[in-house]
Amino acid sequence: MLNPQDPEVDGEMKQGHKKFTSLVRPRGVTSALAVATAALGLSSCTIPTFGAFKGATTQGQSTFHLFQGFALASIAVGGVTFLLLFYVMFRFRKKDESIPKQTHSNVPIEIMYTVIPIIIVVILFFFTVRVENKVVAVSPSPNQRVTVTAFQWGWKFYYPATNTTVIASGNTYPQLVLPQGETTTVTLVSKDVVHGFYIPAFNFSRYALPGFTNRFDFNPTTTGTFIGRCSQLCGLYHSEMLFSVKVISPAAFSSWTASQAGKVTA
Ligand SMILES: [Cu+2]
Repeated sequence: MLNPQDPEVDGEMKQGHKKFTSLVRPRGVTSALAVATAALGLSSCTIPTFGAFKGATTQGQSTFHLFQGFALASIAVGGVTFLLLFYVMFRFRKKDESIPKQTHSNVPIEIMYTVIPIIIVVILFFFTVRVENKVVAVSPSPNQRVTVTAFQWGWKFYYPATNTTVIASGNTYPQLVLPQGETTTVTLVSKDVVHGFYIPAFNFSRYALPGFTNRFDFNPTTTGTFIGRCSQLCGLYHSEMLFSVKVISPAAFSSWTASQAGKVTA
């Protein structure tokens, strides 16, 4: 191990070691952690989307912000790593034919590069659990309920309050209608094999499993029509398992449910 007190460690090495640790510890690492922590705590949309959907539900937006935090944290970690790499490459590059001072291990740096990643993982884990809890939370008293049944090869959306069924048939893809700004609890089941209920704009995907019921909430924030698809290869016509989600105002939703009461539509 490199001991700065060791008389065998020459002046230059001591200096180099000192410089190295002083560069790493206070500035690089602390600021990386600060950036990662701040990034994960941010909910502002001024940060780039990094190619992700912003989320058309409150749950999807939470996921989006978590993703942004992860992206920023990885940029910070990558940036610090490259800075250190280039520092070492230039500071300790071969200058002449002499063999450099041979040393073995550096306990402070080894502790640092073990502890800091653990801290980063703990921070990421903390924010992940917080967002996951939000995304999987199911309201005890939702405004609406809808049962989504996946089958080979289509979807059935059933609204128990009005006994309304929307089902895929022929070459029409079914449309899931949701009210904006209200909580809808989705009960997701499968009639046959494993399907994936995926709405990209909601940043949400969940297995539809035979013999198991999944429940989750959607709180749509924007009106519009969004595409949905099956995200699990479920058989020959898996690619035909398309659907759309139409988010409309609560008033429009009320009149839609009233007009569809008791009906079965495609
Ligand atoms: Cu499927």
